This record gives sequence, C-alpha cells and structure tokens, in this order.
Amino acid sequence: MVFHREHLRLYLVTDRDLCARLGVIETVMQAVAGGVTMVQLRDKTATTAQRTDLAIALKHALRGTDVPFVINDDIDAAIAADADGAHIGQGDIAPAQARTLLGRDKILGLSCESVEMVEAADAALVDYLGLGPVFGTATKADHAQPVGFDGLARMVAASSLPTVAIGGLKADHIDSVRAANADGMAVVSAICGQSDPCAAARAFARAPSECAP
Ligand code: TZP
Ligand code: MG
Repeated sequence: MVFHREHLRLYLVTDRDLCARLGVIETVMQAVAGGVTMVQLRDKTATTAQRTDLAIALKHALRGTDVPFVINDDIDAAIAADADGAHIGQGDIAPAQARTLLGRDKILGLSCESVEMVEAADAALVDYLGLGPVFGTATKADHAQPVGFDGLARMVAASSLPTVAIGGLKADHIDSVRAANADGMAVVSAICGQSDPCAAARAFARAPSECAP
C-alpha cells in the first residue's frame, strides 16, 4: 500500500466500546462505505494476540479497497498481521525502533501534542503526524491540553509531514480543520459512537457516497 496524504482526509480510529453495537469490523466497513479513507485499530485493553486476530480480520475485510489500516501502539501485532503500518504516541516505542522493526515499506504515524513535538519528529522515520487534541474529549481519558484550531494551525505550519487533526472533531469542523491546513480529520466518537456509521462518515465527505438503506 503506497501511502499518500490524501489517505488522511477522513481517518477513523476505532474504540471497542463505542463500536460495540455492530462490532469493530462491521463498524469500519460501514464507515468505509460512507467515505472513510484510513483506519487505525486502537484497543488499549486487548492483548497483542487479540489485536493481531482483529487486524487479520480487518485486513481481509478491507482487501480490494484503497483504505490503509494501522495498529495503535503495537508493532508486534502490526508485523504479525501484516498490517499497513502502526501509529505510536510520544510515550510509546521510539520512532527509530518502530521503523527498524516495521521496515521501510510500512506506514508509521506519530502523535504530537505541541509545536515542540512536531519540530522534534524525524521526517526520515515517520510518514505522518496526528495533531491534537484539538478539543477535550471523553474518548481519551488521559489526553493532553487541547490546542484549539490556532494551536493546530501552528503545529501544521511547523510540520514538513502530512498531518491529521484529532480530538473532539465533528463534521461541522471540516472548514476549520481545512483552514488550519491539516490534511484531514481523525475521529472516534463522531463515527464509532453513531447509530449509522456510514451516514456519520458520509456527513464528512465532500462528494458523499450512498449508504445502503
Ligand atoms: N488522541 C487524542 S484525542 C483522541 C485520541 C486517540 C480521541 C479522539 O476521540 P473523539 O471521540 O474523536 O474525540
Ligand atoms: Mg499510545
């Protein structure tokens, strides 16, 4: 899978509890039908074996699409499932080590919560940056201080890498995120927590696709 910044346009991050009604795989597939362009499997309580099994199932489900999927904070699961890559935070495995383990061809994303972190990110190791949280959110209990759209714009300006904004984002924030020059929006509850994930994703799309009735 060749990664492009366009993949970041509408980036779904999964949450086991918020996706519980349909399950993670079905939620993701409905959201992809609605226009999601990239997926991150994020499950803080699963074991590596459980993440690997889920990732293998997701890989099969996404076959034939141009939707890359990465695994949050578990390089071993990403390798075992042959995922498209991994996403790490500042306190996780170091980017250099993650890159060495993943190899050159996999996608590696890194979360940054400040301009300083953006400036410290090594563009030779990392493919894209997740920036935020833009707003406070109940989805991530231990999130850093929200940066707002002004903070987001400063972080994007400091980055030579593709960027995706995260944290409390809804469809009516599209214009503000675009004005900050981020390549896209990453969301959990705006899609996973909704009764119709396809319609929820479709609300973000510029050229909306059809959802099954
Ligand atoms: N990292 C920063 S905020 C966040 C993560 C994983 C959660 C975003 O969830 P939501 O529901 O889109 O606000
Ligand atoms: Mg992490």
